[in-house]
Amino acid sequence: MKQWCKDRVVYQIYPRSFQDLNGDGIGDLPGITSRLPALKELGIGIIWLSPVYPSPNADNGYDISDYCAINPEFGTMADMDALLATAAALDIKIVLDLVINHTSDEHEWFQKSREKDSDYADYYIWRPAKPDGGPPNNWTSFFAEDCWTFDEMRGEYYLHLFAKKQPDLNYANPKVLEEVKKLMRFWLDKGVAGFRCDVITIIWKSSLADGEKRLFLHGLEHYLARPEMHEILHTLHEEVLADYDCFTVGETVFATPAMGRELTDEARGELDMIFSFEHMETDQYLVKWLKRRFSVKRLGAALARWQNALEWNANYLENHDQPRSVGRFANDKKHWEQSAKMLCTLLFSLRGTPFVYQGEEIGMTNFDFTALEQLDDVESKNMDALLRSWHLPKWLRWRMIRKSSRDNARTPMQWDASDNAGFTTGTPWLGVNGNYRKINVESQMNDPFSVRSYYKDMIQVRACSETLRYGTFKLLDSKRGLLVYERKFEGRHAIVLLNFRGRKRAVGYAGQVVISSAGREMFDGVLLPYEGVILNEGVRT
Ligand code: ISL
Ligand code: CA
Repeated sequence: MKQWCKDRVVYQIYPRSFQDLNGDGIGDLPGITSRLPALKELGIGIIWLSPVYPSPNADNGYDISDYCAINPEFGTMADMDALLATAAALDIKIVLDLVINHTSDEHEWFQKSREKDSDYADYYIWRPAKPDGGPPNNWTSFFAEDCWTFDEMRGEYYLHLFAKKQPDLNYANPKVLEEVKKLMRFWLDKGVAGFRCDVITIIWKSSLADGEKRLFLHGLEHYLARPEMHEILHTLHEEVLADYDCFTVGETVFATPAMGRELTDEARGELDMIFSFEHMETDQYLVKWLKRRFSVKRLGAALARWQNALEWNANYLENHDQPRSVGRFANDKKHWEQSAKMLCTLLFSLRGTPFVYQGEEIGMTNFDFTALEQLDDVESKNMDALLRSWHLPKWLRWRMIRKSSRDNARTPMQWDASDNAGFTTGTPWLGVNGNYRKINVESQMNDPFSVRSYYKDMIQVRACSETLRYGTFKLLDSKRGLLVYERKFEGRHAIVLLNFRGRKRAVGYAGQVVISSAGREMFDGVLLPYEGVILNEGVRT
């Protein structure tokens, strides 16, 4: 992996919710360009843009209808070129989202594929109905709906592991991979620095036989991390990516540490980094809709497993699919500010590349919506329909969806205390969180003790510490709301102490303070509520 991928900090932008400059209520590329200096000032070196391509927005851009163009809602190709040029001038690299498991059903390939004698007939996974007219197998989709839809024109079913409007591409047809290579080169030639590869572990379907009975996702065993998936990644690496100064990070749903090692093994040449999910499952039973109390013990175990399994990790606590971390893993009420800073201390003291999601750096919280009608996300809506079909009452459906909905992280970015948080002068496409007068970038920029200023400090601390960047990871404690680990590099070490509870906590360590989220310069062995501290050459007392 290139050195710059290890040393830089990544910032994820969900373009629809970042900054609207033309007043239509939808974030856009000129809006992003206008905010690049602020991201530079924060210390960001790489930006990952969630999809910016034309899309009917069944899944907000993750349903792409043209891979080599810009969604007119976001601007033009000239706006994209301007963004790339401004970023380059600031030495910020831009990484795009590569969504190649599926396209939109409005993509030209799919429209042509509906005719059996077209050149595109085998671009997607089409199968005839069963003799009784039913779908070809018993698989279920990620989005709580059927994963086969019958197309009248073609007279067959097509497979979609996500929404109906997201048909899966057929990688058994070599022409599909050729198309993918072409579109990757198109963007790399424009100067993008790599890709975040959407649901990349499930692109190859090795059989369309019925799936085993499981609680959810029937059929998973037929398409999760098949050998051909590894071959495809290797081909893309050798034939495309190797020619450029770029990197890839895979969104590897259901990855195990062993799978992660294969995917990121430099000798195999597949991906540079992967996103694992285990630490995101520490507040749920089996599926995200069944929330339970977050446990530091489970978090510590998940982190230790992944930190030690892989040579290098892609570390994150938030993205556009996950609820906001501050309320989820800590406290977004009384101890909001301390909590956000403590989680920042965690994120930047793990071994790997840190990924910050827009708004995380100011401690943005989950939405304050009160009813399903205020949501936009296809996943939340499908889930509600499914729960309704099980006759669950409305209050219970809302309770399950409210805490898990992806819209929690998709509310507009809170820039300042003016109307709509400075996100738009029009009507925002999704409601702004009512707490924007308190939580916004402008007020935090001017406050050296704000959450954002702490992020800035922490980014500098990481940049100056080889121990924090490259050191090994050893879990020391994860009991009763306390997380302690050691990072060690060339004979030097740091101890990270994190208090996940709202009470003071004696921890039995001493050392020189590198940074404390409570702003302390001396450490007396007692953590304050939700405090995070990093000690240089810390020792047990
Ligand atoms: O969001 C999830 C759980 O809430 C996951 O099941 C998610 O669907 C999965 O991680 C895949 O996510 C990616 O691909 C989806 C897209 O909707 C997500 O936004 C994207 O991150 C389909 O392209
Ligand atoms: Ca706009």
